[in-house]
Amino acid sequence: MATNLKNLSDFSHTTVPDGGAYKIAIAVAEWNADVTGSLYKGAFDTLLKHGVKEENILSVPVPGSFELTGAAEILLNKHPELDAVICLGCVIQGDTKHFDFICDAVANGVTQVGIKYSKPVIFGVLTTNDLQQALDRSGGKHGNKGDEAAITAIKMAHLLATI
Ligand code: DLZ
Repeated sequence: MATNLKNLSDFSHTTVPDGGAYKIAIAVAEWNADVTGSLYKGAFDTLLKHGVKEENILSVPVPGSFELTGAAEILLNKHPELDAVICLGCVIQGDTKHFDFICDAVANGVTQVGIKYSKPVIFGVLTTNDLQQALDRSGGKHGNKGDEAAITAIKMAHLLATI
């Protein structure tokens, strides 16, 4: 059982639990593959860096970000041993309302799947105005959100295992 946190400084933004005990899936969208490929590489390498064993990482591609919800559901249904699922995608604003529908659907969808299975389902989807903003956040000047999604997955898997 975790001890009580006395104040905000008890949180650490640098301490990442060892991931050696965890099984983690990554679902990655093929739309905007240059961006999502970098998100995927960042997430995969970060999981390894923090001790997750390569054989305990299950990776699945899906056509677009809209399909991430379904993939997370299928993964947790067929693989109850998973400790977390990372969903990676990139939705870029276009001239139609498609952007809003996809972003709303995947954000709500992954939330619902996580609640249904009581497992962390991590939202690693870039929702940007243009391609440059996406490139900046997938290994560019604003870092790589794939790395952050992987760290979040390990922290939440650890929370699930220890709470
Ligand atoms: C159709 C579509 C569009 C217009 N834009 C994107 C996008 O920017 N990023 C993304 O991941 N997917 C996009 N898609 C595809 C949808 O996510 C989905 O694959 C299709 O609507 C089929 O369900």
